Amino acid sequence: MSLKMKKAIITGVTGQDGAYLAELLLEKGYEVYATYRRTSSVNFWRIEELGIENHPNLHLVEYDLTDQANSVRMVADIKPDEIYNLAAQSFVGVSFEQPLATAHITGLGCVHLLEAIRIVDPKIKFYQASTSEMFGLVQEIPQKESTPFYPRSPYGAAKLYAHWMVVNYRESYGMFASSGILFNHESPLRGKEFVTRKITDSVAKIKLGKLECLELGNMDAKRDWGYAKDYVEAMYLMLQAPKSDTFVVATNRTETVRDFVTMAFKAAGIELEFSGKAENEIAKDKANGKTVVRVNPKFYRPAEVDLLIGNPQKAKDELGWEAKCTLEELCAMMVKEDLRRNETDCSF
Ligand code: NDP
Ligand code: GDR
Repeated sequence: MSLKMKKAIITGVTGQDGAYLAELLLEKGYEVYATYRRTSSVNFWRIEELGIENHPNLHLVEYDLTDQANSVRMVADIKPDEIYNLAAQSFVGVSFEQPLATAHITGLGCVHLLEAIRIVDPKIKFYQASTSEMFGLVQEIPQKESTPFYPRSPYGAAKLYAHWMVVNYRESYGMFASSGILFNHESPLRGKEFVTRKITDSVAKIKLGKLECLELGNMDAKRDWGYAKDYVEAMYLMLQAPKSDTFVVATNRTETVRDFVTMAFKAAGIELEFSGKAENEIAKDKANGKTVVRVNPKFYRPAEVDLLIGNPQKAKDELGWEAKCTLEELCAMMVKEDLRRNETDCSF
């Protein structure tokens, strides 16, 4: 007797989480329909790094989240059991320059899929990639599911709209729609515009003599950083739970950007000495006195989220989920991978 394979749609497979989630669902025996956007040169480097690009159960689907007709047709054609909506304009910095594009993709895009499910088959389970950026200005520490929201960027505001729409579709139409409020999660597959990967890539370049100095913005910001591969498991578990809900996914540890810089240089065998404050802060390589980190105010944001630290107790109690990888392990893994890539002149 052959069991029917579960079908899942993952939006945003060219991104960090989409690639890891595709890998996880393929391992679990799913038929995975993974979406990418039409661009002049589509880049599948992440699924290639994971070695799943030619997996027989991975189907790559061209899709744009901002197109309602495309959303309805895709859901009707595939008739999935589960949809994981990971696609977004996900870079906070850019959202200040492109607030409307961010609203369309990151906010309304989610509703295109919710409506598609409502039209095609309200029994399809839905996961929305919500974010700790919705907490924004600190209201409570650590942040949990009941903490009041106060977004501090067009990205945070767009995600909050999508988040509340998920709650409303759940309550209005009885749909199985869950929302994971995920805190920052990183990996060797992280985009280089995000601070951890920018740091580990630059550390590797400095170590190999390909770059003199890393320029950063606000080094006082504190983040609760976890490992993306751990976090996609939480997404999967949310859609296997007996009922849909909202869950915080975090490590419950927070560190400054400066701490991560120190950790990354240490992983490459370089000890730093910091001096100066705010815009004048620098860090020198203790061994040779060279300035290897400096602040450049162009990387400051119009509004900052100063402190994020999540309480993942509900995810632990109800989903049995816990972060496994420590920040030191994650940072060392990213530095090692960036050293390897830079040694071989690999472009990603
Ligand atoms: P990435 O930026 O790495 O990936 C985003 C994906 O969305 C890419 O595949 C991108 O495609 C796709 N995308 C962008 N616009 C559209 C569009 N109009 N139509 C279809 N696809 C589109 O993000 P992550 O993997 O890091 O994050 C996944 C999700 O989780 C995002 O929604 C993010 O906001 C959210 N999140 C992430 C956290 C993190 O720390 N990583 C924490 C909390 C939430 P392309 O490659 O073509 O640009
Ligand atoms: P974030 O991640 O905004 O938290 O959003 P990012 O890595 O961009 O910034 C983290 C913190 O570092 C500070 N910072 C810098 N950031 C960048 N990118 N570049 C710099 O040079 C730099 N210098 C200092 C930032 O000001 C910020 O305080 C990420 C994204 O993945 C979102 O999609 C997701 O929702 C949240 O995490 C949770």
